[in-house]
Amino acid sequence: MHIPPNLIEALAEANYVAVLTGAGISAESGIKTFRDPDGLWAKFNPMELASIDGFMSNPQRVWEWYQYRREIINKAQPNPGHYALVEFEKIFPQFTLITQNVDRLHQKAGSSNVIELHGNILENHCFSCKEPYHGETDLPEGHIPRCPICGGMIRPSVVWFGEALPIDALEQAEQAAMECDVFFSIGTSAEVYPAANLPYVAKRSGAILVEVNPNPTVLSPYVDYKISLSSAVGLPKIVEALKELKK
Ligand code: BV8
Ligand code: ZN
Repeated sequence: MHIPPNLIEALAEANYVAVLTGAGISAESGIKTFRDPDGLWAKFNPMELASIDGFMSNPQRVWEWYQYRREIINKAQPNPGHYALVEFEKIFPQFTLITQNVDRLHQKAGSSNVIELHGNILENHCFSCKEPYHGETDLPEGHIPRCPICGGMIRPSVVWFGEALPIDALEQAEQAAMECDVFFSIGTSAEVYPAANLPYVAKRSGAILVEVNPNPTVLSPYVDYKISLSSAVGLPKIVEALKELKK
């Protein structure tokens, strides 16, 4: 599949481009997505594990699940899709990168000021007093770290289901969706709210809406351009075509 030329022309004229990424952009870094058939949640039930109730009912199990995911994420490297978005940041006069991912691969690739809507898996804080925790995390099976200040249980600094998103991140993301000329939805099933609202906000505000995803999603019928390629293939193609045009 090639990239539609009028998308490249629109991008060449665009002043402000915003991007929303989901688990799909990290798939080619070896990090399983949530909803794909062999995805993370095929084996575990997200509502049990990525939720406050899940943690309260079995903190050890939730802690082990995050430790397991951290092992995979710590070894993971950014892929050409992440690097293409670092190029986007250099090409467009104004650029905002919003991610639902907690793996920090965008930062590892060199993207700056990434808006993390769902927190990140590399940091921890106290479930009770919320203080950031920098102590030991690798404890014997069945133990989870305790807060040195109040003795509370330590949890990963991700946003769980049923938890509010960081208000400043969400506001910045909504602002970008309202102001951008082109909005990309990349590697996301567009099913988790309120992040999933952003592409519709962008479209309603007059942006060109582009989806980069090898599969159809609930968003697909609303997009102006559907790039049915993986992000590791599709995004570098867009960068290449843009550089070609600007020669
Ligand atoms: C909140 C961090 C309220 C944790 C995550 C009923 C209807 C509507 C909404 C709700 C409802 N019931 C409950 C809700 C709200 C709920 C929600 O939206 N539920 C959904 C499931 C219906 N949302 C919440 O609970 C949010 N909080 O609403 O709070 C509130 C307000 C005020 C005060 C108090 C409370 C919190 C949501 C955040 C949850 N945390 N992650 C962790 O990671 O452990 S969500 C988690 O799932 C990820 O962060 C990610 O965002 C999401 C997974 O989605 P995707 O990233 O899209 O990944 P997915 O696997 O689904 O899709 C991958 C896509 O990639 C696929 O389309 C695939 O085709 C594509 N792909 C595959 N390979 C590639 C590719 N694309 C490109 N290239 C490839 N190679
Ligand atoms: Zn504490």
